[in-house]
Amino acid sequence: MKKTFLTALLMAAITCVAYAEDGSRLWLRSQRNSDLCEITTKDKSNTAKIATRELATYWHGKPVSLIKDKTATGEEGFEITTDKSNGHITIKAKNSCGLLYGAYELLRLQDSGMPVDNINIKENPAVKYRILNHWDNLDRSVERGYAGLSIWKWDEINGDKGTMSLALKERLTTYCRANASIGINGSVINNVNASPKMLNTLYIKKVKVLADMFRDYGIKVYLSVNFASPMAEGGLKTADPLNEGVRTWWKNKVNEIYKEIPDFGGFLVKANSEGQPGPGDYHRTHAEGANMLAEALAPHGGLVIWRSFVYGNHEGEDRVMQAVTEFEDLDGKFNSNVILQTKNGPLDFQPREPYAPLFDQIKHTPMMAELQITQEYLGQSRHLVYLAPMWKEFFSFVNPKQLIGIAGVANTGDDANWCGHHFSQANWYAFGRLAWDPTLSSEQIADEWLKQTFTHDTAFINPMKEVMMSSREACVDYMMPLGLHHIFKADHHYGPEPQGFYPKYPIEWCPVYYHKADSTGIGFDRTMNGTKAVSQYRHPFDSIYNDINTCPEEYLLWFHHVSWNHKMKDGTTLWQSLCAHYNRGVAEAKRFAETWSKMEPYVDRQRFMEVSQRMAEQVENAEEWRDTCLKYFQTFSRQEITK
Ligand code: GCW
Repeated sequence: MKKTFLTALLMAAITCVAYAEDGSRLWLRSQRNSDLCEITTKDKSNTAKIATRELATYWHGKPVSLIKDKTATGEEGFEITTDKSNGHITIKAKNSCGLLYGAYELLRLQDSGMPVDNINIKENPAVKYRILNHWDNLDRSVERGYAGLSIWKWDEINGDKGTMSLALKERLTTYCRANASIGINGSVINNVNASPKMLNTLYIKKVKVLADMFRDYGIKVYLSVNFASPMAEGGLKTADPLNEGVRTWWKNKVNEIYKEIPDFGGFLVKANSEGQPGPGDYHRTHAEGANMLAEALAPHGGLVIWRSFVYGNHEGEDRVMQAVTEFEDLDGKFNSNVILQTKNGPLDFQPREPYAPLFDQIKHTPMMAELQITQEYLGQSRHLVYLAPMWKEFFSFVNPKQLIGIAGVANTGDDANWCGHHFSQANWYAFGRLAWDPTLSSEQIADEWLKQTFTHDTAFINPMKEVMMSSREACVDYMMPLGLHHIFKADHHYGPEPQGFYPKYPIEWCPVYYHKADSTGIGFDRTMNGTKAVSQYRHPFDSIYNDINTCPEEYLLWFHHVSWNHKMKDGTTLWQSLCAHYNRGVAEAKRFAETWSKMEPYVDRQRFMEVSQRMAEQVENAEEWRDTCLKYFQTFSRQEITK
């Protein structure tokens, strides 16, 4: 009797351990080695030590040598080759971080079941800056964060002693490994709606502790700065960029930072946007503001990353046109260490937007694309929506070769699984992989992520890859198909509120301003008869989008006000097509949940249950989207809702 009880207890304990899969390991799930594998290198840097340690712990194959070779690759690239005579592997790189990236590549091949007996790879990243933007506040709340509090536990970092708590160190080691494994080389650690306190000496010392840790993983630290910091932090009476006192304050502040962090990356700035201070407060241009900071940073090799997400300064102008209006004349007026960072679309991270035409108009200023990993408008951490296809769509219009960097608004938090939804981890992963190599296919990235994160079993991989690949289009369909945009509830941007008109907010935040539904039809006329937003696009997109007959249907209501009975390409009317898209989106969400329900045999209990619960919520939400939107639009179309 007693024995049976003990056995049961033991079994339960074993089960618990086996099933303790909270997702905290992300995609870093290589099996440990039992016998130490032979890894050699002459590179004595900390970065090479990490590369060696990762391989010694997790590589299961033949000996590997890590060789630094100036002629081998670009700054961060690597080469991996197998010696056919004995199967030994060589990773060559110009710099130590290339060796680390090579080591992670080797582990990725192993862990996603790729052949490793005849490797011949040479890789260099497509863009120089591959940066996470954390919208984390100092009080640890996270703007548009859906995975708990900020991962930066400031209380657990001691800037004077240069130490952090062991628990934080462990967590942030995973953060560094995860980023390095996908080639992310920068982290802006605080919100672009920046607190001036970030530049307080107390915090600079704490930031140094992070920078000292990140450095060995090839990650530079950047800070978002509040343009009015000289007043709030420095006690000056102005933050006018042409004021000598202000300029000196910034120079001194920058010098202070570089004394602590010699390889500090630079500043990210949101200025004169959504209430943030900026040079416009003193009738100075963005260029005058950016250049002042650029001058302070230049002697140290630092960057100013200036955001173009600016609207509201041109009363009455279509919001999607305002970035071009604001920045086109400034092109060529920025110092050489200024980068303009632009969201992929001209509005705001909607489920689908046409690309931002600022990428067509800026010719002389280096540009970074800002993508959003955190799914603010794509179901947040509640919906399974794989974003790689959306980013690939953007790269099909904006050639990554014209970019100097790619930024991603991070989806990390202190939830055990980092990102809220187990499948949201895939978006962090995909962001890094695509920033490194935008030619990778979404399928390949999904495939390798699934294999590293869950299992190699094709009975799991194939259906779940298919779900991931279909998920973004499904989200567009159940939220805002055919070019509809910004019909979200105010503030939280989660559920639908197509009827939304909020007198207390600027008109550019109101859904009714965007869909413009009336008895004749629906959609925003941005043609040459409307706001003329189409004219900001390079040829031939300007004319393609301008003509209702050539405008791709997925952008139709973005560019055109379309009659309810307009004939679509498949012969149905616009109204019928709208209904069909919403229905399809809901059917897809249901299909995803059903597919997942069959995955129980292949997944640990914890992740299975957690994902199941979210899938059910996604279905409910999709139905709510469809019903709310169609019922509301029906009050204008006066036609039957088709099932
Ligand atoms: O997407 C919107 C968000 C704001 C955000 C802003 C921006 C950081 O709703 O929360 O603020 O854009 O990108 O600056």
